[in-house]
Amino acid sequence: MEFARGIVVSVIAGYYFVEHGNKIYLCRGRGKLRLGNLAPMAGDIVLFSPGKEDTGTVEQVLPRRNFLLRPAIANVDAVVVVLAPQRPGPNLLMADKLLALLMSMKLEALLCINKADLDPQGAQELAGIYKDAGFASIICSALTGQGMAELSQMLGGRIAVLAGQSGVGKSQISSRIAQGQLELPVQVGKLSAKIGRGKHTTRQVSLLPLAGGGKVADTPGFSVFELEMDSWDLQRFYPEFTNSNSCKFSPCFHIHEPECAIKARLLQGEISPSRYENYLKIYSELQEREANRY
Ligand SMILES: Nc1nc2c(ncn2[C@@H]2O[C@H](COP(=O)(O)OP(=O)(O)OP(=O)(O)O)[C@@H](O)[C@H]2O)c(=O)[nH]1
Ligand SMILES: [Mg+2]
Ligand SMILES: [Zn+2]
Repeated sequence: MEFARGIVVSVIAGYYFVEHGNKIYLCRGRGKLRLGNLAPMAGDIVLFSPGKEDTGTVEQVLPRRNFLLRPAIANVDAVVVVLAPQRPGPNLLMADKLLALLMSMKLEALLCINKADLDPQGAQELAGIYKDAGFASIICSALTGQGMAELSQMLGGRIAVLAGQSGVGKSQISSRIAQGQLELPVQVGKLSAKIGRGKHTTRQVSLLPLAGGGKVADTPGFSVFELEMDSWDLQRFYPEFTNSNSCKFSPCFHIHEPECAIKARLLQGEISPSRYENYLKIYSELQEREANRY
């Protein structure tokens, strides 16, 4: 039997929505697939056997280049961290944890400062913090359309994930930059309406087609984010700390060490106080967890 090759664009209640040749197949997994980490996730390239009326069975998940676990998305090219200057006010500690995680995974991260219409100056300031840290940062408004073309262009041809606090505008941005909605077969439409009923808040992960190729995933927002890594490693995942070879100590954690080039740059205003303060907070949280581990 011939298998077809497709990409999982959504997973809802044990159904895999597999796109193949401009069509979406509603698939179940072969029994053994549902075990452990073999379960397909959005972004997976899979082999499936098409059945009747746009249904099918996923037979095999092809090797992943990378994956995120919460939300579960595989083969990610870039993650857009969305922040807003107001409504809700930005949680930079959470954003900085997320950025450190992405850096540790060698994933490209960029910042999208949304709701600029509410507070243009606040948006400029936020973008400034992250540009200075070395991240591409776009100021935008999903309400007025500001920055949307630039964002689409940056993401074109890739698998991009929108991430960030609840309410910052991820769903609004994704519906602005996506080429329409997922084209679901009739029975799929009914099923997802049944499952997705209620609340405005995003529950499921779906990959939507981008203009110029590629896909964008809107994801559910989060309100807490636990970073898990060695406190020792944290400083490696700050792009603005990487040219720290002029610190006296190596490695230098840029905290209590004398003759630290990073602290000198902080005093000169070359490193953002917000980034540095959050670095200290994250470092001590990680240390505390390590101390409690034994
Ligand atoms: N003023 C303004 N409001 C916006 C903008 N973008 C989104 N909103 C509004 O902000 C609210 C939240 O937007 P969503 O797109 O649902 O936010 P989200 O990040 O997807 O939220 P979760 O799904 O809960 O994570 C909605 O009422 C939007 O209309 C913007 O650029 N400017
Ligand atoms: Mg949403
Ligand atoms: Zn140092």
